[in-house]
Formats: sequence, C-alpha cells, structure tokens
Amino acid sequence: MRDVRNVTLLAGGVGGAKLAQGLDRATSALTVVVNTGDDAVIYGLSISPDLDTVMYTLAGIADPQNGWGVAGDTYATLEAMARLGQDTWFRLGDRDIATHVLRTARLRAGVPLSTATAELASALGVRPRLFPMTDDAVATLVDTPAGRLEFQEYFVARRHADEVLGVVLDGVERAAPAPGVLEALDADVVVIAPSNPFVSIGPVLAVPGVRDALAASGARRVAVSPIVGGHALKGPAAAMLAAMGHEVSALGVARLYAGLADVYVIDERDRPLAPAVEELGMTAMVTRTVMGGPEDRERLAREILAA
Ligand code: FO1
Repeated sequence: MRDVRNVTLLAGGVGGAKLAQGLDRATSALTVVVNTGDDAVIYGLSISPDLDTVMYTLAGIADPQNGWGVAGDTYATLEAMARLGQDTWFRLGDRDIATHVLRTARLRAGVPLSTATAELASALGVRPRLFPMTDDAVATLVDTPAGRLEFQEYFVARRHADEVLGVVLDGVERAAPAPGVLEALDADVVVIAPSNPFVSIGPVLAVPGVRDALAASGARRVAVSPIVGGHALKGPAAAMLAAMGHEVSALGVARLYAGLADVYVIDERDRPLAPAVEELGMTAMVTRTVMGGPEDRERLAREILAA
C-alpha cells in the first residue's frame, strides 16, 4: 500500500536519489527538490549532476556502481574528446550526453531549467515531480588552500582531497525558488535526505525563502543523518564538518538542522547520540540508515513516513 500523503524530499546526489527511490515506492504523491549548485558547463553542455542522478535513479536506469550516470553507458564520445585534446576527467557517458544535449538545447531556446527537467523526467517515465531548487544560476564554490575552486573541479577533478576553508554559494542571494518549490514545503511530510549538509542541502536551504518556509511549515519534518559512526556515507561531508569547526558526528549535523526538523533519523551505530539529539528539540529515531537495494530504500522510507 502506498502512503497517500503529500511528501517532499530535499535532496543532493546519490544519497538523496536512493531515498527518493524508496519514497517513490512507498508513496503516491512525491516531490523531490534538488540541489543545482553542482551544475557545470562542460564542452558547452549544461550539466545538472544531482538532478540527473535523482532522475536516472527514479527511472531505474542509474549506474548501480557509481550511483550517477546511466547503467551500461559507453564512452566513445569522451574518447573522441580526448583525441581532440580535451580534458576528460568528468566521465560523461554517451547516453548521459543525450540528456545534456537536450537540456542545453531547451535552455538555449529560453525554456527554464524546471521545464526542461520536467520534460526529461517525463520522457524517462519518472512519476514523482522533480524540481530544481531554482531556475537561476547558483554555483557552489569551494575555498581551499589552492584557491577558490568550482564544485566539480574540487569534487571530481581533485577528488575532494583539498582542505576546505569555506563554501561560497555564488548567486544564491539573487536566486528565486523554482516554481512549486515553496508550495512543496507545505506538504504533509518534508524529508531532508542524508546528503551533504554544506554542498547538497545547504544550497537548497539558502535559496531565498526556502529556509523560512521550511521553518514555518506545518509539515512533519524528518531529517536523515548523512554521518554514520563518525563517517560520511559518501563524499567529503565528514571532512567539511571538521574543517568548518563542527563535531564530526550525526549530532554535529543535527545541530545544523535544529529548528528545521521535528524528527532526526540516526543509525543504530549512533544510538548513544539519541539523548543529545532530543536536547536539540528533535525526536531521535534510531534505525538502519545505510541503504542497500530498492527494497531496503523502501524500508527506510516507510520507517520515515511512520515517524
Ligand atoms: N562524479 C565523479 O566522482 N566522477 C565523475 O567522473 C562524475 C561524472 C558525472 C557525470 C554526470 C553526472 O550527472 C554526474 C557525475 N558525477 C561524477 C557525479 C557528480 O560529480 C556529483 O556532483 C557528485 O556526485 C555530488 O553530488
């Protein structure tokens, strides 16, 4: 049986995509609001990695190993790019490139990203509504000892090895939420995915109006910790917490979400942190948060919806 309440998920890349799939299996009215601060232009193509990761996962065609890109993709275009002397550190597969060509064409024709996203998602048979956080240009930049880096340069080209001194969300103060985003926060349940709080969820909350709408929302708000046993499930979240002076634990992230969540979901390994989470004014829910395959994602989604 699918839950019939309106559910909205705030998501970044792979962790957000997994929970989106679980929620899609458990509910009939899901909206996913996705970070676009990672967006990049490569070979003149407009790439929205987090939107595509969520879209491919919901369409059942995401690469199971990486979590991003299309399962079984080939790299003939990238090999040709290398022969033409281009950098190929960003691994764009041939099928994935079709998405970027169409998105770029639609954006060049003056169509907003939200519309282009809805068209692509519909063509791939994605049932939930998929919204970019904004139709405006916002770029996540990472300050490091080597200078200010564009997000994909920091994350992919340099394998997030640089020390993080700070994160800048360039353009965010001039951005407006994409159509439907603020209304979607007025759902029955709003879930914050186990995504990086600084570079995945942070940009979504920083779009003017979003944080205030979530703080004032009458929704049951549930945040899932991206830190388990002091380690990030994926990527540089733990290193970023440390670098920015926060405790490297599920509790450190809980402090960032105080006032924005009613329930905070932590892993069984972090059960001892539950009392400290509750002192922040949130109900601590303890369960297995590391998601395996689709059934396991659905299991976590159902537990979240029952919270
Ligand atoms: N992540 C990588 O670590 N290496 C890549 O070569 C890479 C290529 C890529 C291509 C398309 C796409 O949609 C995503 C891609 N990602 C890649 C993931 C991307 O960098 C995401 O921004 C991060 O996973 C953060 O969410």
